[in-house]
Amino acid sequence: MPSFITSITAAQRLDSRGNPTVQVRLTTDKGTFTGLVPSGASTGIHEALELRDTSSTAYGGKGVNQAVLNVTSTIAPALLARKFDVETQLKEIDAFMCQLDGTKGKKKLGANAILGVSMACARAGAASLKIPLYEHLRLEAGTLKTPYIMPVPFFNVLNGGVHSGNTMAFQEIMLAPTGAKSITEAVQMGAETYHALKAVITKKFGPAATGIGDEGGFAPPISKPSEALDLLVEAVEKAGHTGKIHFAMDPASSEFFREGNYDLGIKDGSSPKLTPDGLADLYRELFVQYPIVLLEDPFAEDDWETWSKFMEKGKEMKGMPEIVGDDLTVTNVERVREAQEKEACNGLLLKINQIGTVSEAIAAANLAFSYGWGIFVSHRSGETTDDFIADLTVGLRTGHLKTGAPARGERVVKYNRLMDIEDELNAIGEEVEYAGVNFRTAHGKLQDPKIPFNVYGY
Ligand code: 2PG
Ligand code: MG
Repeated sequence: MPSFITSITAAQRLDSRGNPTVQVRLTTDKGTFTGLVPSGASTGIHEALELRDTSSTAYGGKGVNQAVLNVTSTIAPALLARKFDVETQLKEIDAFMCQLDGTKGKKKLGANAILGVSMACARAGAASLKIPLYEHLRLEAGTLKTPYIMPVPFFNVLNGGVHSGNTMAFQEIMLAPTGAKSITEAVQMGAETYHALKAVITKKFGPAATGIGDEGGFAPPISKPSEALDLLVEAVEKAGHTGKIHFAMDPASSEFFREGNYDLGIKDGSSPKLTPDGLADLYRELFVQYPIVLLEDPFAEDDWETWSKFMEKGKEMKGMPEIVGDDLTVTNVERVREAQEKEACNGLLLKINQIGTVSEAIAAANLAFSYGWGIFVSHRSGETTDDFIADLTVGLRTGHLKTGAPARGERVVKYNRLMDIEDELNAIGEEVEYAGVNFRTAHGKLQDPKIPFNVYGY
């Protein structure tokens, strides 16, 4: 039965950093559905625009009143007039909003305005079909059904870069419980190791060093990546999970790229400036010393040459980690295509607010899947209690996601939703598998992509 939108409202609410964000509420005959938009700090320059009230003093110029107004006075009346069916027309709704904006990068209405509506529409569609959101997204994407794949959760337990006040240039050091049997067990392993890490940090640096960064990870007074990874080794051992937990890093290197070099001392001058080759060598040394399975944004967003060189050299290396593009690819099919042509990476970080609609994010994922890449779903450092990305991960069978430490409400709401989905699938007797060490390939062959890769031409 078709289901039509009867009203759309929007309001300014807070994100996990205490900054304003957009909340959309969309009503159909099936109920009212919400979308809360996240926000990055280490934002890529090629991301779609996050519209902020920069000329106002309220919230230090970070208000989103204009984006809210764009929802209520431009998007809402236009969408209502078109009488789209939310059950079958998510793609058309998203394409229509892109056209209404009419710019590359959603500069007129703002990606934060458009995404809130897109998320709420996806939820309304699932409700109309009387299926869970993950199932609706799976059908939208044309992804294989069974076995359902539960992702490996990558827990960001040590925060640096622009996410914390310590001196570490690298932004994220993550734990990946690949040796678990289920997401429920993986969450337990992650939480146990997180607490062991707190004890290790307390012993080494004192209790005052256990403060946390934006994503709930600890931010002790360290600066070198090897110091961070050594802390993880100790914590994993203390928690009794040695051999079952791999590591990952997101240096977010665009943030410390200065005049062709990478300045690891960006925060206090205590670490060296490295050439691109010097940084590549450092990564290769770390790969040998630690069980690292994934490296995100090792180089800056337009330093294509170094990315390609690094991948080329990686071919000689046994067990080369997945190399994931974030600021490089910005969940955008054009950048994904360029990265494939240049052989710059083999994994895509999927952040829905980088592109601004659910359909375009699915298109970027499907294009990357068609290249045989891995897909790593991601939260933002400024998050909300919206758990949309948990369903997206299961629906697209991405096999892995990162959504911060196993602590703080805006992070655990996603991990808790994943455990709920796992329980729900088990209860109805569906075949469910935990991606485990196969997180890069768990998706399987791309079945029948329902969303064209060249989406809307914007
Ligand atoms: C990243 C993200 C999320 P931000 O770089 O991958 O962890 O950070 O949201 O600040 O861009
Ligand atoms: Mg990143």
